[in-house]
Amino acid sequence: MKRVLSGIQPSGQLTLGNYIGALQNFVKLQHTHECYFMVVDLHAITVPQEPAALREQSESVAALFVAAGIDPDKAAVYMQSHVPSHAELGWLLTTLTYMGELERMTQFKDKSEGKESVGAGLFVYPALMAADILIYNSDLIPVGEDQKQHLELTRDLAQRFNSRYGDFFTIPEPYIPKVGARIMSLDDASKKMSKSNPNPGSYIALLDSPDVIRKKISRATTDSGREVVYDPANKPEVSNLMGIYAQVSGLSLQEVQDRYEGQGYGAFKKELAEQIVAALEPLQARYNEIRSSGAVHDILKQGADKAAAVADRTLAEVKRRMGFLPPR
Ligand code: AQP
Repeated sequence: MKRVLSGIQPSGQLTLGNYIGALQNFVKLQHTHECYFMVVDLHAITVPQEPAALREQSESVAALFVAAGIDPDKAAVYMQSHVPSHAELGWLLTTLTYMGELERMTQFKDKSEGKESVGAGLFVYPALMAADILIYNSDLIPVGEDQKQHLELTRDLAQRFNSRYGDFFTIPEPYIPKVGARIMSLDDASKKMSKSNPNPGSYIALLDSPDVIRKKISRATTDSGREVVYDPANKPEVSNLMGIYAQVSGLSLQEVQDRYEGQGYGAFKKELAEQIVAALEPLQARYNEIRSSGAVHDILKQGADKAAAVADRTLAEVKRRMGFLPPR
């Protein structure tokens, strides 16, 4: 069975972008692949996090994995920091990474733009992401389009390691869905929907109440036209909302377009909000059950044990190949 690895940062409340671009695919892949799904807390601290919020968000993201439909008996669900081999392999791979490669990463440029002081962790984090992937010799990586560049670097690092120390790492492939790969911000369709955006009106959080969802969709930016037509180049805002509609309803973009022909944005937005509410209701109910049962901690322990069994073996072999003196 081919291996799949992916993660989500506990850097805020998960959004509809994380759900459509990541979680929905995780759920599908668990039936056909050996899956490892982590809450990447070591990545989240590449930008400042308030400790109490980080703890709460970590538990919340883990519970949302399960609430979204990931079966912890099928896929390993765990915290990245509970498998310390990730951080150690991350360091080893950092030493194989060139500054120029990291300087080219657009996510680093975006996240550091306009900031006075930028942590070194934000700069070197693609090497840790490479370690996350390579430590399981993963075949397939489900990511949004924004992560493609980091995956390219991972492939380069795997090839570099293999040519220096002998063939060992599997070269991973991206798995990027065609529709929903990039859900854009509700207030600015040139930016992706992001959980750490300071304006909560820019995203739908998976735990938003129905009324908040209705309000956010009614305030979402559109254009001065009124035709519900899919045209990302000329109507990026409406096209983004149509993409969301298609993803949560299961309709095709054409079907969404046909359904609202001649009706204008008002009717479309109203029903879009109801579609989102209906899609998130069962997820929210399962989330509340999981949180109140306290089951998350057992799920995370089970997942970390399963993951560490593979990760620790990979790390030992990497260190042997690189020439580390093994402990007695
Ligand atoms: N807007 C999006 N559309 C489609 N996919 C998305 N993903 C994130 N935003 C969108 C996918 O979700 C996964 C987890 O992402 P992450 O939390 O590790 O980091 P991120 O990509 O930086 O996500 P955010 O929400 O934008 O977080 P912050 O604001 O903390 O940086 C990835 O597979 C990603 O592609």
